[in-house]
Amino acid sequence: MIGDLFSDFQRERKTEALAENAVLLRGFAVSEAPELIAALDRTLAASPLRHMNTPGGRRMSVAMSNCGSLGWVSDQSGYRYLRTDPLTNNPWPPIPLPFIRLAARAASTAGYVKFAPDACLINCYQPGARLSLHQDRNEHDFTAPIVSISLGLPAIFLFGGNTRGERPRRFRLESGDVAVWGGASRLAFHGVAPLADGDNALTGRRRINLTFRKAS
Ligand code: MD3
Ligand code: FE
Repeated sequence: MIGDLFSDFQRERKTEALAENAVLLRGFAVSEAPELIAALDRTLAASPLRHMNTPGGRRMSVAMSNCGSLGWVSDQSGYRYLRTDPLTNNPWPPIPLPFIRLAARAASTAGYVKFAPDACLINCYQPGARLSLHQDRNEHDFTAPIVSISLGLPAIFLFGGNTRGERPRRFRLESGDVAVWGGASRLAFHGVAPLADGDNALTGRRRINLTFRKAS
């Protein structure tokens, strides 16, 4: 426990350029991580995690939920944003203030001064869960960046090019790492390799990823 805290404390914070208009802010959210997880638990009490189905009828291995005025969903009819959680028939819970503050601070660090996300997709990975290569193109405004926060177990993030054929580069994302994807990188193919087992002090055997988008 002390060891975990110490290694978090020791982790270097630095900005890495992953590609044109894609920056990785290593360790950016480490000190806020416990507060983010507490707010996440309250959010998931209102709109629980669930495994969605792809339009092709496959169950996704990543469990998902949303907060914000719009939430991303997938089912037999396709991928889209909805104002209502189909599981509860209520509006999605609001994006917690600590989430908004951190996402805006990360975006401005990367040069996007007025990032106002209206959607936050919550991804929960258990060992073996993965996300195959895809583009995020259900949003209306590709000029706004996407901000992502990784919490809990580390994962290998796959970052490809603007065509599916380009071989993806691999980056290890650790708890507290924040990435900002805009401009030319906004439509890059990307995915997550199957999660390796482990035990994280904050999340147990899970990895949480929060992605903030301007969907409308
Ligand atoms: C690069 N999530 O929810 S976050 C997704 O770790 C998603 O759960 C992954 O891909 C995860 O759609 C990756 C990093 C990320 C998110 C969106 C991007 C990278 C991106 C959109 C465009 C380019
Ligand atoms: Fe994505």
